Amino acid sequence: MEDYFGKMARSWKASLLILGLPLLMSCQAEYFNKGHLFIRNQERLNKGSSDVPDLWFNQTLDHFNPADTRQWKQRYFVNDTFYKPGGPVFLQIGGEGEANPIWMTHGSWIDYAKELGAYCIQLEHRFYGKSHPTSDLTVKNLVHLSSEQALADLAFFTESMKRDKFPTNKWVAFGGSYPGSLAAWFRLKYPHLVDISVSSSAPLIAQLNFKEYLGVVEAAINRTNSDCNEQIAEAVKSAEGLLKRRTGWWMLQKKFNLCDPLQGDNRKDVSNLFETLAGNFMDIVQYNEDNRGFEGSKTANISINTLCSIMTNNDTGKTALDKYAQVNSLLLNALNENCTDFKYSKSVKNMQQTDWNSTAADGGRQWTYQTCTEFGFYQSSDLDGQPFGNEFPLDFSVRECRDVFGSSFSPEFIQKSIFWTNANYGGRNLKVSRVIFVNGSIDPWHALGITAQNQTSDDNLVIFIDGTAHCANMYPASDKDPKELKDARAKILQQITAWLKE
Ligand SMILES: *[C@@H]1O[C@H](CO)[C@@H](O)[C@H](O)[C@H]1NC(C)=O
Ligand SMILES: *[C@@H]1O[C@H](CO)[C@@H](O)[C@H](O)[C@H]1NC(C)=O
Ligand SMILES: *[C@@H]1O[C@H](CO)[C@@H](O)[C@H](O)[C@H]1NC(C)=O
Ligand SMILES: *[C@@H]1O[C@H](CO)[C@@H](O)[C@H](O)[C@H]1NC(C)=O
Ligand SMILES: *[C@@H]1O[C@H](CO)[C@@H](O)[C@H](O)[C@H]1NC(C)=O
Ligand SMILES: *[C@@H]1O[C@H](CO)[C@@H](O)[C@H](O)[C@H]1NC(C)=O
Ligand SMILES: *[C@@H]1O[C@H](CO)[C@@H](O)[C@H](O)[C@H]1NC(C)=O
Ligand SMILES: *[C@@H]1O[C@H](CO)[C@@H](O)[C@H](O)[C@H]1NC(C)=O
Ligand SMILES: CC(=O)N[C@H]1CO[C@H](CO)[C@@H](O)[C@@H]1O
Repeated sequence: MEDYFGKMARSWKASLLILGLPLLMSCQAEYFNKGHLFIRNQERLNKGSSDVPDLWFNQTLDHFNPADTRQWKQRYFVNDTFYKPGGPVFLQIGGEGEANPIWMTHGSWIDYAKELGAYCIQLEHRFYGKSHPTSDLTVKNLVHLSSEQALADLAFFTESMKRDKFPTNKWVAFGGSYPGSLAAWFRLKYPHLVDISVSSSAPLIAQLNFKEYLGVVEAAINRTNSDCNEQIAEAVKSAEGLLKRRTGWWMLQKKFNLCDPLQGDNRKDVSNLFETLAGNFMDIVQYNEDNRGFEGSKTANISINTLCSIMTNNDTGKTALDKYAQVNSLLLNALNENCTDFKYSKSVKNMQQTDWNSTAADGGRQWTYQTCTEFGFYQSSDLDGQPFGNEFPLDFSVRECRDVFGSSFSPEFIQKSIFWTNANYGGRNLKVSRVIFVNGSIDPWHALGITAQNQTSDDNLVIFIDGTAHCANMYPASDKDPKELKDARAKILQQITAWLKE
């Protein structure tokens, strides 16, 4: 899922940096890590408005402390156009960004709803978008932000709707990316409330060092153009070479249009910069040719092929480093940015904002908090052999938890939280049934998902889509979709239909 900021009046210049330890992983992330959050902030300004009205549900603040009776208003949307009495209720689970009403009229789940006479609901995740459980985002208040509280929100909401409106209907949960994990975990923790879950591109194992991410990026690039990785590696080596001299710092500043002068001996700035440049490729790979165009993404027409054509073009006499810079300029231009931001101190300062009106509240601060307290998922450069160099090691990301949230967010603390997340949900061994796990081979997140039927029991269905990226199956169908993707959509509908009949 993704963020919807059509009504955001704030100037993007004020918003700039959100640091983003992790790449926010929403299905159509309008965020990005580090300087790339620049890109994302700008992108989301372009969403159209929608006629789907906001609805509000009185939600409990702390589901695990009965003595705490505080409530807050959780936002949801409905589309009842296709509902036939007695039909199923479809619940689209919101994730780490503002809930986008465009999903109430678009996407494959709407096609399934048409087919099956379903009532469609989307519930926004607590602490994101307009669903504000607390007065601000201080660490003291963020204690109420967790996947467990979010699942309990889903349970309380579902139970209330069942009681008021749908006493006997079957419920089907949908989610992609982090909400895909929630869809599977909802079935795991509350099987009496939800009958079937469709869990797309879901990371099910919490992991501190998600170094495999760049390995999948590398493989996806290789699959498109086998000379491309070599050129990237050469560019990164040249950039690393330039770090050794002051004149080199200046050259990097010019070539990559840096917003501030580069101090080549400032490790954190260097890490931030190299991660940002790798991010140009991470972003495009994760969302490669995914039909995002329907909701106005400015990079929707840039594919792996676009970037690799630049990297492997020998006609221009440009060096690999020049071409790496050309890729960076292409993305800056596509997003109407005039410079590449990379200053670590600026990022941290931005992420420390706790006001709901701050740019950090667009999701970067909250999701970062969830990575520090539940999931890790740090996309480090620690995997050997990948072409993006080794300038943003795990320590860099882990350190940011402390710098943003305070000294108690130590590496040991994060590691312990991750251990608990896997103990709580079961990692890849989660004991569920009637969950459809969908993964795409070039989606880097599949490395943490269930991707083979033999990883789970026979009362679940595993669908793997060769050649598609993050959440591809959730977008509206297009004639240009590969056969594997069309087949996957049909198979999902077929399985839901069969399970609903039982
Ligand atoms: C939600 O709570 C408010 C008071 O806090 C109340 O006025 C309102 O009727 C409640 N809404 C529903 C749908 O129960
Ligand atoms: C539900 O979605 C369909 C398909 O996009 C749309 O035509 C219809 O207007 C929507 N209904 C509501 C109530 O939003
Ligand atoms: C890249 O792709 C080629 C085939 O085009 C294959 O032979 C090679 O093993 C791949 N390399 C990696 C690192 O995946
Ligand atoms: C993408 O589309 C925009 C206009 O919508 C165009 O200006 C730009 O050149 C296109 N980029 C690529 C790489 O095709
Ligand atoms: C461009 O040059 C590189 C290195 O010399 C070579 O590996 C690659 O095959 C060439 N690409 C094209 C499209 O000619
Ligand atoms: C980007 O634009 C801002 C004002 O819009 C300006 O202050 C800044 O110097 C520009 N940066 C570069 C690298 O051109
Ligand atoms: C946040 O923004 C809203 C509307 O833009 C405004 O009414 C409110 O006063 C702002 N709050 C703070 C604390 O700035
Ligand atoms: C599971 O299935 C995959 C192919 O789908 C196969 O490569 C793998 O070896 C199998 N693993 C086990 C433990 O049987
Ligand atoms: C069930 C299935 O086809 N799973 C696939 C998911 O993705 C991996 C690729 O990384 C395939 O190897 C699996 O076969």
